[in-house]
Amino acid sequence: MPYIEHDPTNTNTFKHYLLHSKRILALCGAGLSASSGLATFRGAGGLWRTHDAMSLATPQAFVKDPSLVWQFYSARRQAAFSAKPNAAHLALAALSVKNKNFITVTQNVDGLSPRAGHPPEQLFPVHGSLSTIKCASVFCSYTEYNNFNMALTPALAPSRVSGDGESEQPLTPHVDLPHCPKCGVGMMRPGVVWFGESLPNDLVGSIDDWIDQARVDLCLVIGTTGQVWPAAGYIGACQAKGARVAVINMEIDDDPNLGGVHTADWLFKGDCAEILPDILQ
Ligand code: BV8
Ligand code: ZN
Repeated sequence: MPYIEHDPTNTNTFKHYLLHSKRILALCGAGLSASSGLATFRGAGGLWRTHDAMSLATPQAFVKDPSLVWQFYSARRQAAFSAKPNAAHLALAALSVKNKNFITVTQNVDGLSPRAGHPPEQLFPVHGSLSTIKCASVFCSYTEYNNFNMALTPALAPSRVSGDGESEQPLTPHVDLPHCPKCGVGMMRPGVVWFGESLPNDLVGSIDDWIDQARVDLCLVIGTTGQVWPAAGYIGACQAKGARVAVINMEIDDDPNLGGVHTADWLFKGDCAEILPDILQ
């Protein structure tokens, strides 16, 4: 058990410290949207049909089987666009309206934080968004914002992309997958950051500048295993600038290794949609 000078589950000491905190960073993961009904990666080992979600979130998977990857992402688009922000999204949005020195780094691509009213200038979606689709051709930069809860092509209709059960759907012929309206050559792909792809330089640069510019008082680690890099590294980076760390997670180890950081000052176990509205008020 790491050295903790107080009871790590004590919300009063947290609320007292929060009152005196100015610069706060929240790192959020799939657990933030769990109460909105969206599946988590479960330690980046989540299952969709019989596939490990992580194995589908790679450029290699898209090259090998764009039909399967598009069925996976179409199902996630439909789920995300039908879901509603939960009380945790709303609590973070409210805090960012109240405190302009609070930023949220989200690993989620579901778009629920912006829909909860989180000011965009204080929200950093470092893994992209299901609402963006872009041309997969390296020679074309076409990108489209598309958050319509409708199939991108008839072949990707809801009935064809369900993740339920173990049955595979017939694979969609490549010609029936979304293609680029600009170059007419490239296939469209989800505008998310896949494993092995770099995070958007502009977002990473802004977050690094925000952390470097002054002491950080508090880092909230919400609904994430903290095992996916380089996002997980923000926990240690904030701690190195003086931040105390509060972990809000359904499963809490005694000595959570989050982004290589073991010394959390507060450990709140439970549903973040219940905990955050209480501790952030
Ligand atoms: C990169 C978008 C450079 C797609 C995702 C060190 C440095 C740099 C890279 C690496 C490194 N070490 C390893 C790597 C490679 C890799 C990586 O981190 N691998 C891991 C698995 C070891 N990183 C990368 O590839 C990154 N790119 O670094 O570029 C580069 C370039 C070339 C070669 C090498 C490096 C890109 C990573 C981004 C991948 N894209 N998402 C999509 O969504 O489809 S990651 C995806 O998985 C999610 O975005 C998320 O980040 C991750 C899942 O993690 P969590 O969010 O934590 O979710 P999970 O389901 O795992 O856990 C849920 C948690 O919530 C649990 O703790 C659960 O208990 C809790 N919970 C559940 N319900 C609730 C709850 N908590 C509270 N309330 C609840 N109700
Ligand atoms: Zn194109």
